[in-house]
Amino acid sequence: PELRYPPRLNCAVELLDTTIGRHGADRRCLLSPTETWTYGDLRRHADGVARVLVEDLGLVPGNRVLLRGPNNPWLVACWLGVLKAGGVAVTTMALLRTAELSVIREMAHVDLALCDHRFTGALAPVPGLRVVTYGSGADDDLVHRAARKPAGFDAVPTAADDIALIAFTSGTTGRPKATMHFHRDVLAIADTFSRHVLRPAADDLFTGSPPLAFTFGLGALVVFPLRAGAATLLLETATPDALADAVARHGVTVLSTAPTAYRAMLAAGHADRLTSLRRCVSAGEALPEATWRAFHDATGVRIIDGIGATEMLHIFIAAADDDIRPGSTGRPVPGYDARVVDDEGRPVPDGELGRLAVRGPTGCRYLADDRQRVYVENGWNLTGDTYVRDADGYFWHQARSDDMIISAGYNIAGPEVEEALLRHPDVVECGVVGSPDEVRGTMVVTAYVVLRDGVAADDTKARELQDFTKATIAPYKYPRRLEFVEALPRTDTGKLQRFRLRAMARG
Ligand code: 3UK
Repeated sequence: PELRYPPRLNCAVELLDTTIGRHGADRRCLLSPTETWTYGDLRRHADGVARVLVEDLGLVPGNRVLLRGPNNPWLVACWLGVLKAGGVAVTTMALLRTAELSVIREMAHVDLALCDHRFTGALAPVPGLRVVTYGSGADDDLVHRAARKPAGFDAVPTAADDIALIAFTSGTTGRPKATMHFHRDVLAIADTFSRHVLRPAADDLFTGSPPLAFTFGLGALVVFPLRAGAATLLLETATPDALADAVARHGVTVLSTAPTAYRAMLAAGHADRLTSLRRCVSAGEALPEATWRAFHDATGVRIIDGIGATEMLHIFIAAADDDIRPGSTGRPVPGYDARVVDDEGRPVPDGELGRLAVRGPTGCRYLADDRQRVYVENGWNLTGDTYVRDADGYFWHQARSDDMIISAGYNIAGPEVEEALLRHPDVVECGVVGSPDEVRGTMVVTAYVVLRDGVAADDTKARELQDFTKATIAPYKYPRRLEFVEALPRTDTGKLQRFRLRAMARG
């Protein structure tokens, strides 16, 4: 499908006003555990925010505005208000501290922040930043200032290729990168993955765990439901238990979260409370076949695995329904091309390992970063993942390219060993990396394992898991070293930090 957008396009107007034109203003739009906003409510609040930005705070189109707060309706009102005013939204993770926020401020040239009143602590010391709070109840709070404004706002007629947002990569390795996305990109993710794979209806209720600062969350919890005229339940804390509670209480139909949360919900015995779910999306890490099957057996729902990236804004390979091959990420989302290439950028034959390259309506634009040249070759974005494509065109994730373990001449993908371990009923989570072995002069496959509550972490269990792995995949891949841990190190976006495990393994 070819995506056609007019040259002048403001994605916030499309998501709000155009949707209201189609479905009316009285439909429910944003829910929190305590509130329900209709589309009309959201438009009123977003317009009020836009007026405060332009009339009181002197915002001019192109100015960047930092947003900080947990997922809730006011964060969405601020995001849409910034975009309607022609500003650029720089949404940040609520967990970030002053040092990281200062880097973001400098990299993105931000002078103004809209911040949840409970999260100002880490922002206050950031030099050169004006902070306006929302939610405090004080008279000069953004909520009150917006409410005092007359209704309506003439949105800035931005160009379709004006920058709408700057998203920072969470970084499984440390140094953050800033990616820029246009107004049309925001609509393009809804008009590709959501429209053709997820296919939501106006009576769907969405929820999920990813923060809106993670573009997985922005798409899955704001852009997709609003584009479809549907409703979305925003949770400030979205632990697996909280997700299951929310699904049961509100009758959620579309859930988006990470593989580890699907496993955790099953391990905690929540399957019976998930009966209202119609669609589930998993992204951020590979969804192991064992997790897909266990979830399907327990709930009847076929999880949609999708690989996305901050650089691409959202998901570009996925599959749904009968098209799903459990364990595979799927096929390119309509509108995207993907292929597996060698180090020179030439496609490798089907069935062979290579680097994933993708192109489509969205794509990588780093803000002032020379890594642009490394990441984009001839219009193809290189994601840093090792993949195999099969003869039927399905893409199979092997590892992050730097997570391949070379042990005694063998190429071993850490995630493949993890997947084998996860098939064992006592394993809830695990991470597998290579660690140097001085004696053998090679890398040793090393596993860190979180056991189910109540299972004894002893040598017998370790040997049992090693034997289990040998019986499940080629024996040379088994974890020669295996340690039990309480939890695995993860990024704010829920990704396993294998570089931390490698550091642990080095001692
Ligand atoms: C990995 C996956 C296997 C992969 C994201 C959906 O994760 C997102 O963006 P990030 O920039 O990370 C990108 C990297 O994460 N990955 C993501 N999904 C999968 N690996 N299977 C998957 N299904 O290494 C990729 O290069 O944090 C995901 C939507 C928006 C996003 N930003």
